[in-house]
Amino acid sequence: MSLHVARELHNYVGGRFVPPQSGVFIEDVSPATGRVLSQVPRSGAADVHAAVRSARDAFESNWRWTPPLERAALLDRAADLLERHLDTLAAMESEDTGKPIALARAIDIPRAVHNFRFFAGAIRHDRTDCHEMAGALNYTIRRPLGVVALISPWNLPLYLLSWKVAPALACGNTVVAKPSELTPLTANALAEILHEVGLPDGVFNLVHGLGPEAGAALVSHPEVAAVSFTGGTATGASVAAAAAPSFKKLSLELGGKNPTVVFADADLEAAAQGAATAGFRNQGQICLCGSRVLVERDVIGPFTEALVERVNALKVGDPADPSTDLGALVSLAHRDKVEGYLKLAVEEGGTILCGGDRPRLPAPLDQGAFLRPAVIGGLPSTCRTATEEIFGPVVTVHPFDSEAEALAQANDVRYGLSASVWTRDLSRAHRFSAALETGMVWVNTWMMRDLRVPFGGMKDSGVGREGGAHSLEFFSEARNICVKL
Ligand code: TXE
Repeated sequence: MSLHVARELHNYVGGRFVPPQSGVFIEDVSPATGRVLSQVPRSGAADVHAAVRSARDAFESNWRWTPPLERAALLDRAADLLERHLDTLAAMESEDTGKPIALARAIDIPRAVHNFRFFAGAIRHDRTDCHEMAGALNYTIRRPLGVVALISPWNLPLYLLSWKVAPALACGNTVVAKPSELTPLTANALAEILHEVGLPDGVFNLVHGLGPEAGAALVSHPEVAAVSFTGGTATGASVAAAAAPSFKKLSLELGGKNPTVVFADADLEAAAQGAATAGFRNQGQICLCGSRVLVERDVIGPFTEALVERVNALKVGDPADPSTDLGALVSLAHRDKVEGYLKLAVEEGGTILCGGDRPRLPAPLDQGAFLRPAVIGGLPSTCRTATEEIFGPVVTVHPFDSEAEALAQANDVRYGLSASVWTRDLSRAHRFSAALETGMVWVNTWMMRDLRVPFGGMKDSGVGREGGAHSLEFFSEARNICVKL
């Protein structure tokens, strides 16, 4: 098979690529050049209903009873094909999102491959519990849920979609996926790959379209048993409200405003490098990005200098150039939002220590949503710039005087996704990490991922955990059978 970007994308329903019933399309635009990449179906409730029915039929007819080993083999074949097309998929992802090709090649696509392989292995080795009691034996069986809705965002399109699709299929569910309307290309390629590997018709369905239309119709559909959503916190709240009346199982991976906490005893060079990576990877558009850097006052001067030096060295420009560190933001509208926060930062009394302006790039990149990475100092840690999710290349730096103050600052936001802590004091690393109100903590590193560990947030960063056994639990119904002996 050869993967390419079709001028007109179609939905994938019941094993066939079909146009939206309305015949209406929206444009998918490259954020780096403004070039129209393809036309995307603007699907509505009727398209969603057709996809859910086809998923329901596929679930009932056979898929739910497919042996796990067969499902695992299909996932492995999908991983092989994704890997074979790594370069094409990376180029597609880079064009669609504006992210550097080097990042898509090194992280996005390899991780999608890994997700499929990992969950193929996980379902092969899966086991359930047995609880003996006086006079009886309990054993747990796990069964697929039925049709699951998977809604994914634009920042890591294939990476995050595959993180949901692989465990959902491994557990024997059928899927209706709705990728972000801003970045639909690799989801389409995934449909082609799953078709090619011989996944039975209707087991995986893809509906393109706008969130409030196709997305809303999907999460409220009465025949959808569960919703796994990754996106913004405000959208997550409306997804939860739509899913609640029919008691759908719900997993929400939402936003973050993650602290990078640097103690004076840390390896400051490593911490500055870590803070630069955590702040600006993928143009700061990763829910795990460390956008608030809290630094012990004794070292804030040299640390900030080291951070700014590294950030100034980041190369902003053509995503297709393998030496580019930061590409375009996902859209011009998103850059407007981020620039709005830069203006707010100045109004709130902050000083922009570097970046925050638009780089001068040659045509057609002069049409793109580029922004130089910004480090801001002089802001109180409680102001809006320092507490609201910006989701762009903007980091604020704040001093603290004691461990207790660092903890209070770190926890004083509505979000609770992740944190990274930089210190050489082992006791403090454990004590501080345990006291942080975040689902994940990295010590002296950032975003090192083992797919077995629980992934998810506290507070407004989400509900539920995915990863390893947590994903298998989410995508199945645990049932207990008690046999009196
Ligand atoms: O994402 P949305 P947006 C944050 C980030 C960003 C903000 C808004 O701060 O600036 O969210 O981004 C679908 N029912 N993150 O507006 O709307 C939508 O089509 C069902 C953090 O682009 O949350 C897309 O497929 N679905 C985040 C998906 O939800 C709906 C990644 C995410 O879009 C829907 C992205 C509805 N009513 C943004 N409305 C992260 N956690 O990584 C929209 N969608």
